[in-house]
Parts: sequence; structure tokens; C-alpha cells
Amino acid sequence: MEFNKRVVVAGAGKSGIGAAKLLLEHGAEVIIFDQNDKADKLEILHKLGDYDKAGVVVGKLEEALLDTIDLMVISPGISIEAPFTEAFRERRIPIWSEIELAYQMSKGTIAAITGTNGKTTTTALVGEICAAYCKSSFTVGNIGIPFTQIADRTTEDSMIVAEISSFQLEAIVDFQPKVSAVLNVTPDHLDRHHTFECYRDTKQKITMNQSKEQICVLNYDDMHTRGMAERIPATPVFFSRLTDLEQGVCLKDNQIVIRTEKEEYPVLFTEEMKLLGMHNIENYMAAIAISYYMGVPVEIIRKVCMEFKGVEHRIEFVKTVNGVNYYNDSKGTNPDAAIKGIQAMNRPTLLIGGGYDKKVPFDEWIESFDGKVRYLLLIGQTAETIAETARKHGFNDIIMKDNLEEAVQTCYELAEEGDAVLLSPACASWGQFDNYEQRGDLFKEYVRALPEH
Ligand code: UMA
Repeated sequence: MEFNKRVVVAGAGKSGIGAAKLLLEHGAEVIIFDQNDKADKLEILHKLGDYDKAGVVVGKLEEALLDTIDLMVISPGISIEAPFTEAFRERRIPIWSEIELAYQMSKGTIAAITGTNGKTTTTALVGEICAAYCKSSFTVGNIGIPFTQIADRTTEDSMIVAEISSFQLEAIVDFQPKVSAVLNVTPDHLDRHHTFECYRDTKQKITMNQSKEQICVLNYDDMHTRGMAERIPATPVFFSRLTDLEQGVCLKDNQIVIRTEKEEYPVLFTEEMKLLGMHNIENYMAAIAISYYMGVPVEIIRKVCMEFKGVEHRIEFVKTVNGVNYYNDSKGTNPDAAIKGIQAMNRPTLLIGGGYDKKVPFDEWIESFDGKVRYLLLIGQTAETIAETARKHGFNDIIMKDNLEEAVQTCYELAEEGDAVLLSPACASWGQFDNYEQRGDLFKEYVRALPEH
């Protein structure tokens, strides 16, 4: 497909590079624009490859340049309300999110999964299920591989499983998955979406272009996603851990079953799952519903569910040192996810938290400590706010640290045999790290270097 347009790609991260390369490959002229004035232009050009229709601008974009621009493709990390986007709107230049571009340029059917928590685990599981069924299957999106990066490799038979964040949904236009899913909605990213209602409605956009023949999988146990069923154009399919549903995916004597209008299909017993925690039962249920409606046979779904081992950085066991278990939950980037992390601990815990400030409250996270947390070690921008909240709730065993390495060292010195040390920050990593993966990798590196006495 030829794409003879002049395009500004905003953001020179993974998704910006993926989008720019895809556009260049299809004949577009691309200016990649990054607001970071320290970004290395040559390095960005090098990442783009050998195309003479590529240009790079860093810092500020001259408005005069926009007169010849047909489209802007925006990276998820950049808000659609960023001041520089105004000049595009004034000129009526369409703004597409990176996943919209990927959708326009790809073939095959899409399962798109969003929600505040559990989306990476659910996406990874659906991805493995689809890969066991379909030779041409791809697992992409917020999980780490930009959708644009693989768009050219898709065919009519491809199955694309995409983890979709609220950021990626801000600027979709026609994006239309065969099966969408909203797993749950709790406050997150309010610095970007302002109010909880805006955040919830942005999540709901995942289904906005679907038709009645297409499916939206929703969590019956979450009042916000349950409520979406009445507002969406797709056919809703519920999953529920707490209610025996007439139709949908639910539990029957500890066994996850799929109930359709005509049949009931047993899939697997919860004891057969390798991942622990109630939230993972929900993730499996959602993944089972999504895969079933993507057309994967139940036997394949069952087999992959039984083998699935989970994802890195999510309550990931790292090592035992001097009888102390260390866990990496760097993906606990909001209070709700971090609550799941602390709930999964069955030992006295030294908890490392804090990071970038997304302006969300920490009260429920502190309340979930439930006498389990021996010390709370705080790092990053939110350290002081979390400490204040903790004291308000009567929790005073707080230690402030300058960085993650020092926090790990202090845990090592204070932990006693039989304890757990958990990195589950309840905050995004930005400010101190590039992303949660880097934070988790460094944590594991520090832990692996700790000596036994
Ligand atoms: N930049 C600007 N202006 C801004 C912000 C950023 O110019 O206002 C520039 C930065 O200088 C940088 C580039 O944009 O060069 C970074 O772009 P990006 O932040 O969109 O990051 P990518 O590398 O493209 O990664 C993005 C997702 N990042 C975010 O949404 C923040 C990755 O999700 C995703 O894996 C990747 O696309 C592939 O699809 C990460 C994430 O943190 C895991 N997601 C959030 C979360 O899970 O909570 C939503």
C-alpha cells in the first residue's frame, strides 16, 4: 500500500521509530519530532535506517513546517493535549495514535485488551494461546513491541493480540478489534486524564468502532466495566469470579467454564493454574473468553492455560538470600496493582515503593498492608506523599532512601530469615528510570549481587 503523505511522527521512542519506519517503507515523507532537545538526531536517523525521506527535529517544531503536513502520528507517552498539538488542530491536520496507523496498515484480526490492571498478563496468555493455534500470530502494544513494528508482516490470516493503554486510545479513529476487552478500571494516570470519568471513558474507546457482531469482554465483578455493557456498540461477554453467570466465563466448583447460549465448556480447574492470586483467576477468565471468541478451540486454550508461567516484573520471584525471598513487582505501577503484590505475600515483608507522581491517592494501598509490612522503604518523587499517607493511617515504620540500590541494601541489612523483600512501587518509574522494565531489571541485578552470610 502506498502512503504518499507528509507525516510528523511525534516521539522518537519505540512506537515513534516503529511508526516512522512503517511510513517510510510505504513511501511517506516523515519528520520525526521529539520534544527532548537533548535527543541525539543522528542516533534517531540511524534507528530509522537508510531512507532519504526522513528528517528529525528535536526541541521545538517550527509552525511554518506544518503548512505542508498531512498527518501527525503521536506516541502514547505524549498527551493529545500537549501544547504543540494545538497548531496541528488549528490547521485541521488529523492526529492518529501509533496503534491507529498500525491498524490502517495491517491485515488480520485483532484482540485488543485494556484495563487498569492485569492487561499484560492477560495479553501474554492470549498471545500464547493464539500462537499455539495460528502460525501468523503477534503479541504487541503496551506489552513492549509496537504494533507498527509488525504491521507489514501481517496477512489476512494473522491474529494480533494487542495490549492497549489508555494513552494509545486517546487518538484512535477507525481502530476496530474483532474482540476487545476492558478488564477493570480503577484510578490511574489521573495526571494525564484529569478525572476518573475521563480515564474510564478513554478505556471504553477500545470498543467504539466495533459492531454488534463483534465482542467486548467485560468484568462483571467491576461496577465500572459492568456498566459499560449498556453503552457499547459491541456484544458484551462477561467474565466473573464471584457470580454464576448464565452466559460468559465463570467458576463452577473451582473450574473455569465457558457458557454460551447453547453449551457449557469446562476449561480448567483453578488448582491447575501456575500463577497464584485471585486477580490471576480473573486474568485467566478474561484470556479464556477473549481466545474463545477469537475462534481458538477449547482444547488449545486449556493446554496453554495449564502451561502458562506468567510475565516478568509481575510478582516475579528473584532469589532467596539468607532465608529472605526477594520479589520483583516493578509492574506494580499504580496502587491497585501494588495491592495485588502485597496480597500475594505470605511472609513479613519489607516493601520498596514510590516513584513518579501520577496524582493518585495511596490510602487503599497502605490499608492493604494488613500488618504484613515490617518496613516501608520509599524512593522517588512520591516518597513524601506516601509517607504522609502512611502516617495518617498509623503506619510509621518508614525509611526514606535516595535510590533503589540503597533501598535494596537497607532491606538486606534489616530483613530476617523468613521475611520477604518486595519491590512493588505503586508508582510509575519515570524520573528515576526509563520504564518499569529497567527498574525491575536493576532491582534483580542488585538482588543477585547480594552475598549470603
Ligand atoms: N516525548 C516527547 N514529549 C512528551 C513525552 C515524550 O517528545 O511529552 C518523547 C520522549 O523524549 C521520548 C519518546 O517521546 O523520546 C518516548 O515515547 P513514549 O513515551 O511514547 O515511549 P515509547 O518508547 O514509544 O513506548 C510506548 C509506551 N510508553 C508509554 O506509553 C509511556 C510503552 O509502554 C509501550 O511498550 C511502547 O510504546 C510500545 O507500544 C510502557 C508504559 O509505561 C510500558 N506504558 C504505560 C503503563 O503501562 O502504565 C501506559
